Amino acid sequence: MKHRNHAVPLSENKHLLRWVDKMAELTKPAAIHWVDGSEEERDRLYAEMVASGTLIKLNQKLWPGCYYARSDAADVARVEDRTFICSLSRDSAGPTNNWEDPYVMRRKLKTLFRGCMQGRTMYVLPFSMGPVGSPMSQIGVQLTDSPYVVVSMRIMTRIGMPVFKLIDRDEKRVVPCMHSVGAPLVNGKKDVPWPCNKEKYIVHFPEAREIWSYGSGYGGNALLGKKCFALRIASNMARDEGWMAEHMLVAGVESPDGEKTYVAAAFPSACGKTNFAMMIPPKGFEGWKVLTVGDDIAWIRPDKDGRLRAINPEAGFFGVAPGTSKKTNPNAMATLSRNSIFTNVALTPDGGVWWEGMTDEPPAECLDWQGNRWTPEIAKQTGAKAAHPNARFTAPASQCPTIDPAWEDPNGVPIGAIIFGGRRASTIPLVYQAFNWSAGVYMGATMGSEMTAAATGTVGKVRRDPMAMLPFCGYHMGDYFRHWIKMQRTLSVTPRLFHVNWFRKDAEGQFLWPGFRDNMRVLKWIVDRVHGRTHGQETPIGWTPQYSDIDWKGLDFPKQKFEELQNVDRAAWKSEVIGHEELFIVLHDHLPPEMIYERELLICRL
Ligand code: TSX
Ligand code: MN
Repeated sequence: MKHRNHAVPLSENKHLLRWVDKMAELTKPAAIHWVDGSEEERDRLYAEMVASGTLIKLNQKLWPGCYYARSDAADVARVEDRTFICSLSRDSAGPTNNWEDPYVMRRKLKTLFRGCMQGRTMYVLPFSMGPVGSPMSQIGVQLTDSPYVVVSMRIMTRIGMPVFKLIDRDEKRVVPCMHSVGAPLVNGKKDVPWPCNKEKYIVHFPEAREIWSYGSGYGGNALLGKKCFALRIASNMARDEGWMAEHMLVAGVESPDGEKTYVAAAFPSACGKTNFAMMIPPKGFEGWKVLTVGDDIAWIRPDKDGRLRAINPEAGFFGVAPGTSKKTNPNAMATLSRNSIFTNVALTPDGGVWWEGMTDEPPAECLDWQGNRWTPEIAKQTGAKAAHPNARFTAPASQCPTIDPAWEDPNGVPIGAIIFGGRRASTIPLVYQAFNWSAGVYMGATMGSEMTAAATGTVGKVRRDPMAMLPFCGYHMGDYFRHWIKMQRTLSVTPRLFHVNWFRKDAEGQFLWPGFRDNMRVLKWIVDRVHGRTHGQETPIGWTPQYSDIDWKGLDFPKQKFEELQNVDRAAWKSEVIGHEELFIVLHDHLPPEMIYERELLICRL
């Protein structure tokens, strides 16, 4: 096949052409490459990055189509303190977001981006969040000087010619996404494997629907379709247009007689959201299936009958590698076995990858995420990790063995239940159901998780993370709760709302619940509640299952232990409710009155 000349524009849209010209004028790239999304283009980009040292091609017999990257040691995660919501007024960003005056920020960005792409290629990367052409999808164009971003976005979103075709029809607003690693090649400067800048800016302009990202090539800082667009910008669109952009997995539960019930679920980090999205039912649940629609983001909208339907705006999984194994998540392991990119994991001598928790036995030796020799012996002595704790796989969703047949349905899937969750050693039962929509919104608004990593604060302290959206809501969190409350009025049937906690511990500090595949037992009760088939016991906090309401086939689980798991301790809950105040005080002037009423009602029931 003849090679396309990528310097020739692939769109005739004059707004796009003018913007690309203007940005090239500002950033001064050595070349412009219009991304068509073809396999030839992908292979060429991979080959170029292998030649430049950005990527290592893995052993293709063991890991077909897979590549390996090590980031700069100072560019390993999202940078929340460098993330800004630049709305016209500080008040509309709210107290939980960093805000800067949009005029001041634009001036700052102009100086940062001036000449920042010198010596590099600027890629013009069109992408669709959601199936191309779906009425629920949105489109963006990312200008980036990182080929790693282009090949990653090729897995995580739908890119290339079909999206340019949509843009040329000029029917949908395009979100401009400006990205640079901030490392111009000037005065004969030699490139490095992972260029970046120690000064980082992740900036959102909610009114203009624009994203500017500078200085990082990693994950959510650089793959702008994901957290920046699909959550922070989309949450603004959703609020204005009457839909919801949520940090939720979506999965379908299929019963042996073929009944399908979809759930969406919001969990803070380190709760095993991806594992839950790909769960395999346990022994005793033959004929049951959990099918995956998405593991991170859901765009949810009422249909013409007033029921909520959800799409996964993404096309891939950008998952945390450490802890992922054949035991914890065989479906993820199958998904990432080919055509995937690994970043900051360890490299084995046979050209494979490894990370903590992948196998019971570590490799005898490997190169760690910084390229240093690592052995289990060195780890024992120094505590050194082979993989960075935030090391990632980037894998196509289509390769997931449990991918749902309807995962690319342009109209989305109907949502029967929304599940909130957290990592809580005490107080919070395994599962309970909210009495109604507004009590459920309160449940989501007050959810939290105990911290597991000392780096982020005191281990064991509850950090409130409403709907797991605290770092991802692109406007005032109080207004976000208000929007949730208002959504009910547009619905004929509201999804039922639940809270789960896989992490409750006994007095000896042991997990009470086996978790993983056995979570299917909880999910079955949830599904039965959605269809009004099973009992719920009224407690002060909501409805809970009794021992006999849970399907225990294939598991010997003592009744007494279940009652400990489900126990609602009134004294503990009274201090829990006091803990709810912490965030509410910060948000008080925008908090919907329903949050105050629900709190009072809960106190009265306790
Ligand atoms: O992902 C997890 N899930 C959800 C699975 C569908 N994890 C891992 C969390 C870190 C990302 C869990 N960890 C879960 C869980 O349900 N539960 C636990 C806690 C736990 C850990 C180990 C055991 C039991 C519970 N092991 C044994 O009992 C042998
Ligand atoms: Mn996430």
